[in-house]
Amino acid sequence: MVHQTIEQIYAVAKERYAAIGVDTDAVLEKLKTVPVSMHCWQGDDVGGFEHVGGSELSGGIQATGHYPGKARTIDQLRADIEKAMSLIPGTHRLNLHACYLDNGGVFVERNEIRPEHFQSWIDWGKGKLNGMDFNPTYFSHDKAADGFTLSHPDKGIRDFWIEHGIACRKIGAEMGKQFGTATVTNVWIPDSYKDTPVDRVSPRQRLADSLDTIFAEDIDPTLHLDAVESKLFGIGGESYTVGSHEFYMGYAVSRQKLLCLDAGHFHPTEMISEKISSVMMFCPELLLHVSRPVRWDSDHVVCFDDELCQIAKELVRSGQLEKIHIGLDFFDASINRVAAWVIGTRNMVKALLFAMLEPTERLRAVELEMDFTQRLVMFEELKSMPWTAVWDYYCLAQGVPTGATWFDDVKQYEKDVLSKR
Ligand code: RNT
Ligand code: ZN
Repeated sequence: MVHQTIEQIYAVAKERYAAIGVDTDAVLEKLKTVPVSMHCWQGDDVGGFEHVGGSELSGGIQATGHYPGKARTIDQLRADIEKAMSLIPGTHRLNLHACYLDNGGVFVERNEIRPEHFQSWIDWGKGKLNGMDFNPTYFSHDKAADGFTLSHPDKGIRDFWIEHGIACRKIGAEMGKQFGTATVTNVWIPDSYKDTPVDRVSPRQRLADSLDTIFAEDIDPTLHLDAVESKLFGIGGESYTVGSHEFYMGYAVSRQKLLCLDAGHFHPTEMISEKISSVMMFCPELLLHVSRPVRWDSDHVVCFDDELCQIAKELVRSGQLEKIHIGLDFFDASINRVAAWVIGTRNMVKALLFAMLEPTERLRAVELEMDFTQRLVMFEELKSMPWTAVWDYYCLAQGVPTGATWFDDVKQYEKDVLSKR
């Protein structure tokens, strides 16, 4: 009965959209093909499995809160990811950090990690995931304790991190090979000064050199893509960030690498939605870290807010979704972690749907005629079109709960599994 109602409401919505030139069935077919890369690190507050019990998070990023039930083993994290993904419509990707390796309980130094340390992840992910993405871990380590890695003045330390970067590309390529979809391996480093430096140039020169060494070997882009992620500041690194936006924009354009735009890595009134079109003109592809900064780079769970919708619209309107890799980056330890994943990832998919339901060509025509009144009328009217009916129908068709009923499932999981950890 309930199912029938969702279908009936969808049929009405479909007609409403058809009247403005949008084919909702075609939109849902397209939406199915757009994967979101869900980040592993929401499940354990960016702890990882290098050491039993996880590592102390450092590098200017912070997960705050003490909600019980966080994953403490690989099996627990996988079970939590499976639970979350079972409540999200579509087939998605998993974004792993190097510190989530499966070392079989024997510590492996970061410059010595190999594809075999991720084989159990790959085996687990086959048939479940569209693919995997990867990240070298340049933080939470004694060789990063003074805040510098690839731009460190000490060559020995730089070399150690360069070796880590090279090792990670090999792992990413192996993931890409085994899944048959390119793995994006994203470089983010914490390198920054708390207080004003005298030399802003040399660390950036060293970073460019280190990156060039890491990327020296060509890897088939159908298996593996490199991305670099800029940042404005971190906790304890407020005055100068080596890998600033200008640095990485220049680096990515000159080396034809992917640029990663993290929603929390800019001044508070700067929006990454505004930057996407420019980056796409000059970089071969784009990686996003969709996040929600609240007053700072706080990595709150992604909400269905104006900026998320604006990001999704820019992605869809670009007509180049296949060149845009949508990753999530948030870590909230103050709420149920599985729910956090489900909320953020469902919101991302929901925003993509909302964006795809726009009659973009009609809007473009109106804009070209310089009819800005009509444009505003259309934008505002779209907000109250019955897009939620299309969303419910999509969830139903994809076999996941509609509305907030997914949370009943998470509460039961908390009772049966999380609370017993
Ligand atoms: C840090 C960056 C980076 C990390 C992850 C864990 O500010 O956003 O992407 O959040 O690598
Ligand atoms: Zn990020």
